[in-house]
Formats: sequence, structure tokens, C-alpha cells
Amino acid sequence: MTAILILNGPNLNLLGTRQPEVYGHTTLADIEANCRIHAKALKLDLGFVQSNHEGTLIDEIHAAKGVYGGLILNAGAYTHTSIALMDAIASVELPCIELHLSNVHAREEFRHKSYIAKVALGIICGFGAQGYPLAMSAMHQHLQATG
Ligand code: CA2
Repeated sequence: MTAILILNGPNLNLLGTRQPEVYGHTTLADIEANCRIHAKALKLDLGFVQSNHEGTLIDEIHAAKGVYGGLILNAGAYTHTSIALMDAIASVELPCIELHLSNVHAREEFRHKSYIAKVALGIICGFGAQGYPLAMSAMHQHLQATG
């Protein structure tokens, strides 16, 4: 069975508790539960991790090699700053979809820059929690097409 890892970066553990006008009312636990339902439908094994620490996210990416066929990464604010995360993704040579709840391009200028985009297969942003199953379907199709 194909396995994919969904990685969530800093502050995403706060989803549903603050700034609902930007990030919605759905909690990360709700998102994970929905992803698990979607994974079953797609016959995918699913890893789902959140960390507020850059080094932990990098360790998770390194450990994904040989275990997962693809990554879905909502790196939070590290998206806009972290060359280290970009390098980690490039080093494992796994397809990676960059994901954001909000439309980062309609927000502040500093959110328009993404280091992750340089090593990503594609980007999904602006669809709120629905972006997670969208990204899973896109990764599933990519993995089927590339064998
Ligand atoms: O839209 C996204 O998914 C982001 O990755 C979310 C990050 C932000 O820095 C990126 O530019 C876009 C922030 C996540 C913070 O989440 C919170 C949730 C509730 C309350 C406060 C923060």
C-alpha cells in the first residue's frame, strides 16, 4: 500500500482556537480525522505529524525516506524563511506538495515568498481545511502515474 506523510509546522496546533476569520473553525484534530477517512477511501497509509520545531520537521522529512512515497507539507511560517526545510526536502528526493489553508498570495508581502515552492511538485493554498484532502488526491494521482 502507498503511504504519504502530512507534516504540519509551527502554530498549526492552534487551529480552531484563534483567528478563525483567517484559518477557519476546524481544529487540526478535525483535519487529521478527515484525512484518515480520505486515506481509507484512497487506500493510502497515512502519517500525520505537527511540530513547532524546525529541527523536528527536518528529522521527520529525513525519516520519511523509504517509508513514505510522498510528502504534503504545511510548513506554516517556516515556508517563508527556511532554507533548511527546502534542503531537507531536496535531499530525500520525495515528491512534496506545499499546502496552505489561506491564500498566502492574497496576504502580506512576506507570505508571497516560499522556499518550499522551489522543491515542490505543486502548491495548494486558499481552500482552508479542504486543501488537505485535495492535496492527498493530487499526491495519490501523482504516485499512481509515476508508479
Ligand atoms: O495558511 C497557512 O496554512 C499558513 O501556512 C499558516 C501559517 C502562516 O504563517 C503561513 O503564512 C500560512 C500560520 C499558522 C498559524 O496558525 C494559527 C492558527 C490559529 C491561531 C493562530 C495561528
